[in-house]
Amino acid sequence: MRQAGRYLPEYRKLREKYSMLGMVRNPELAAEVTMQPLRRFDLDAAIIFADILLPLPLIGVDFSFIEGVGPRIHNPLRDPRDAERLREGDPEEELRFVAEAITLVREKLDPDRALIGFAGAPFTLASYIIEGGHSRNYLETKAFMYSFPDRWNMLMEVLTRVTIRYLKMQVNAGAQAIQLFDSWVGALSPGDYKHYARPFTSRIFSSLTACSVPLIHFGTGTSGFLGEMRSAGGTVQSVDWRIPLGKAWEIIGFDSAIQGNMDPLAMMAPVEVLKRKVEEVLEQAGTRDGHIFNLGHGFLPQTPVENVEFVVDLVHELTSGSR
Ligand code: 1CP
Repeated sequence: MRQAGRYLPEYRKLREKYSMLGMVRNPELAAEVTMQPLRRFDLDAAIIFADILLPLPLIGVDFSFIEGVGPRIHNPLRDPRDAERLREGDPEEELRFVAEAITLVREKLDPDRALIGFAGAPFTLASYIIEGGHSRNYLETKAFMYSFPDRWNMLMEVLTRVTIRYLKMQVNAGAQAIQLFDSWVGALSPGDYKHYARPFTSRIFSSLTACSVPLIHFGTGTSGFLGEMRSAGGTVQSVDWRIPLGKAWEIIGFDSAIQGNMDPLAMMAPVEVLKRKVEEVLEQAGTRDGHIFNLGHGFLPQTPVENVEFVVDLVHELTSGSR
């Protein structure tokens, strides 16, 4: 996740010429950025260069990326009456550039590397839409959710429908696995997760089952409700570093695949520490099938490129033959 981006000098070079959204909306450039990390590192999969916020304009919510700040929603949804006025655009039309980029990457990518498509899960998208950007405590989101449950359902409903269509489009264009990012869902209590978020995530996964591609269910801070997350669906559950991977796997069930869970900040550590961190994750996974080695969240821009190469090669070295 976030393989590309600001820690790679070749990405920063392109960004001197183009904006983030300018690159995403240009299929050739998006395909190029997707391929950049694959040229440097022996990664097993590529993730399409896009962003979870791209579908927001389809429901009538506009945003931009502010340099050095992050996403800004121009018209955050605060008045519950606005939930009735949301539109439902067609991803095949308005996000066609993502499908085109996916098809282009599939032509360039080595056939034994998989291409992952993705979208944001409804709770995480709703948090941006209501807060207007990134949030520390999700005050506005929770106030809205608790005070106006029917309008919350309307918002989540339209996000769910658009996301299903968007992800089906990505599979049809050539995505070989799908990752659903519920990055901020760990802000919820287990009970609130079940009530306010799970029904919608669950519909997305069940609607995609017929696509026959692996479905990766991503969250952070979810150690308190891993079982509930699994019950929402997905072939693979992604866990962060706040819980030992083996313990998380036991809760999720060894009949499910798991992804994770190195701390992205550990990528800054000296190589001896880095090596120990990688070994810890692999020891936790044991010799079972069904572990995807990954970070528990995205790369930070400050990540040293040579540390990424070291980790990718070490994981291959330590797992070759055994799994
Ligand atoms: O050049 C730049 O400044 C852009 C930085 C950047 C990049 C490279 C953003 C802005 N988005 C992306 C691409 C991106 N985003 C990918 C493509 C794959 C890749 O880079 O290899 C993916 C999978 C995402 C997903 C994404 N965007 C998530 C879910 C994953 C996660 O990290 O939790 C989230 C929450 C976003 C929102 C977003 N987009 C960009 C920023 C800086 C943020 C986070 C802001 C925040 O903290 O709320």
